[in-house]
Amino acid sequence: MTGTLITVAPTGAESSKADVPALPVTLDELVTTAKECEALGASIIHVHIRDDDARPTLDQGRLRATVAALRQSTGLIVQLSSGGAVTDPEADRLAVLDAGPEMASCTMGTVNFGDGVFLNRWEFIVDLHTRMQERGIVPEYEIFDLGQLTSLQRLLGKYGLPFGGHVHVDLVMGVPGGMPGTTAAVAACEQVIRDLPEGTTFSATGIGRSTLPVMLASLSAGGHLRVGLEDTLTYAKGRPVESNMQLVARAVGFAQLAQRPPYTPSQARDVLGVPTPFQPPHPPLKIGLKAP
Ligand code: KMH
Ligand code: ZN
Repeated sequence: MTGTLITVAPTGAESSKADVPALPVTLDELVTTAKECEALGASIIHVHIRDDDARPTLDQGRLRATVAALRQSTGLIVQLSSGGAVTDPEADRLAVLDAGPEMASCTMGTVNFGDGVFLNRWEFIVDLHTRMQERGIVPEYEIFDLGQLTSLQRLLGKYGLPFGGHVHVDLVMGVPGGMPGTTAAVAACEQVIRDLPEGTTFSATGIGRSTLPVMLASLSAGGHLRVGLEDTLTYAKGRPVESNMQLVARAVGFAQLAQRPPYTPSQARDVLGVPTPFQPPHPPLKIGLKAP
C-alpha cells in the first residue's frame, strides 16, 4: 500500500446543529466543507444530509441536488449513506441508491447503537448489495462488529463481488453496542479481512476518544482513514473540534508521517474500482471557419 484513502464524514445523523455549530447542515456548508477537505487531501466524502430544520433526512430531491452539487464543485468520490438515522425505514434507505451516487454504504448487520438499534436484516443487506451491483454503485461495507466481516464473506460467496470487482470495508469502532476502538480490535479485524477476496482494502474510524488509537492502528495495519464530525466531536481533552478540515488535516499529517501520503480522488477511484466520472466532450473547435 503506497498511499492512504482519506474519507471525510462531515455531518452524520446523530449530532444536532445546536450542540455542534461546526456541523455542515446546509448544501452550501456541505459543498464548502467538501472543497476545503479535498484541497487538504480527502478523496471520498461520506454524506448524510439535513432538512431545513437541520434534522437528518433522506429526501430524494435533496439527495439528488447534493450529489449534483458535490460533483460540480469537487472531484471527490461521492458516497451516500444508506444507513441514515436509526429511525429511517428500509424503503427510504434503499431509495438512496436512486440519487445516483458513485458509492454508497452498506452496513453488514444489526447493532445496538447507543440507546437505539441500527437494524440491518440479512434480506435488506442482500437487497442493497444486489441493487448496487445492478446500478454500477460501488459499496463501502460498514463493519460495526467482528462477526459482520463473516457476514460479508457469506454475502460475497452467495451473491458475488460488488460492482467494479474490488471489496472495500470501513471499520466503525467504538460505537456503544459495537466493537471497541482499540489496536487489538483493529488487528483482529485485519486477520479476518485476510479471508476476504484478495486485494480487499479497509479504512477505520474510531468514535469519540477512540479516534486517535484507531487512526494509528489502522495506518500501522495497512488500513486507510475515515475522519469527520460524524464520528469525532472532541479534538483533544477539553477542546471541541473546530471544523472537519481540522480533522482531515490531522489525518493527512499522520498519513504523511507513515510515508503513505493521501491518494488523490483519481487515484482513489483506481484503488476502489470506481469509474472515472463521465466528461462531456469539448465542443468542436471552429478553427479555420470564416465568419459568414
Ligand atoms: N447513522 C447511523 C445509524 C452509514 O452511514 O451507513 C448509521 C451510519 C452508517 O452512519
Ligand atoms: Zn454514516
